[in-house]
Amino acid sequence: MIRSLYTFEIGEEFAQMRSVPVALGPGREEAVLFIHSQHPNIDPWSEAFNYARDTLKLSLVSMSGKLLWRRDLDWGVVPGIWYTPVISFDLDGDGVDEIWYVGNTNPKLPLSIDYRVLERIDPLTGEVTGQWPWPKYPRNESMSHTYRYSLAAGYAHGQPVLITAQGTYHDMHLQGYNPGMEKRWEVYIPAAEPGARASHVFPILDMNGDGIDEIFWGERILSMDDGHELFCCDRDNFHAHSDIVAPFIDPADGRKYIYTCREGGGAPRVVTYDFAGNIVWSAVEAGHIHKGWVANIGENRRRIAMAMSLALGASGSECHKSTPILYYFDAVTGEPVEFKLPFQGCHLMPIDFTGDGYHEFYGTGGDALGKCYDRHGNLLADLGASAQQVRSGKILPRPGQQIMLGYGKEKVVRIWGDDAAAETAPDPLCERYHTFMQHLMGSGYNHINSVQSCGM
Ligand SMILES: [Ca+2]
Ligand SMILES: [Ca+2]
Ligand SMILES: [Ca+2]
Repeated sequence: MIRSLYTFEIGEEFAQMRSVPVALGPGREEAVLFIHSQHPNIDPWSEAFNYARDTLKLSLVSMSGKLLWRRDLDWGVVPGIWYTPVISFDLDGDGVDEIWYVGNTNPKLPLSIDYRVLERIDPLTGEVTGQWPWPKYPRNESMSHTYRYSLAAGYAHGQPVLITAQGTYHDMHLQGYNPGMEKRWEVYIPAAEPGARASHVFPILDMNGDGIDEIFWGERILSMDDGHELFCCDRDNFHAHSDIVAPFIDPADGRKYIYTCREGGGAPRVVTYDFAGNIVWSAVEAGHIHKGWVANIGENRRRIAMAMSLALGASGSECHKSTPILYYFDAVTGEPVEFKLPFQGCHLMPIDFTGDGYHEFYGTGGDALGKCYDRHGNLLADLGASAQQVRSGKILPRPGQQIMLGYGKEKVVRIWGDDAAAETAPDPLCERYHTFMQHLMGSGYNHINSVQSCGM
């Protein structure tokens, strides 16, 4: 049965909420970082931008519910994912996850590039223990292009590597750092260079099993070791950006694929690759494919892929609210399939609550809002229509997947999971992916609609 497994008191109302797990070291209870504000998330796109009425706060709460500390990031920080990505990552390898975020040392200049910094907090004290100038890229671009900052992390032969990145749609810069914040590598992909631009999401996976994580930088695969490009999918034909990039395994034979949904850039708009970057199938000739997922909901855990195209016509940020067009495919063959649930796929996010390798769904909109269903459409639980989704996947070290929901007016965040979930012999690669990606759920849109936790 799906129940509330943990409730965290935030102590104030919130309109935006992100979260990452924080290990406090051997012998100490784990904690959860909450990144929140009473002002909704602000996007750097000028058609969606608005003025902040509240600052961004970081609150660290122990798993037993004790508020360990709270830090207000002040008015220099615009409360938005792209201005201020946050991750937790143990770069120095002492077993304690440091908290990393993009800050601003001048509270009077929220859009300043010059005062922007990468900051590190020691979670044991809540104090800032390091500060480095944030790379001043890109310059002289629009607001939407300038404030697209990302933080990521992974491992190269066991050594932790922190990644800072700037840019999504044109110029893209990435830097890798060793423990001690010594720069390990730097990559610049100019706007004019062929190949894909970045995505809003960035899976981290050792896709070829050589002991080095790769970062899926859009449809371009980069090595965590030295930043070199393993390959760039569809390099000669695609120069735009993908809203969805999700690696997944076909449960039938263990083959691995990359499911992508593109925002623009010509035909096709939905493309699935193998793990060598070869196109396996493609579909949909036009449209801004804004949402997508892959879910094990067919017979024998057959993967079904959903893609949602925004209907054009509405202006500015309103286009995100227009009537969508939905597509469903067999995720491995690309054959169109019928979706039998009485809801639109864009209003559902796949989560394997029960741990049996089949996805259940949590409803993010429409008639399904706030409710959980099995893959046949049977109602499992009602988690409340007022909740906002915070993260999903392997949130807790227990069988099955969970969802974390924020209840802003109630000032609480809850983790929901199936208390009877049972899992038999999980694949270590998948297990590691679902657990590690939790650390990246405060950077980019990795946390939204289970677009990352639906993978692998
Ligand atoms: Ca550490
Ligand atoms: Ca690798
Ligand atoms: Ca399940």
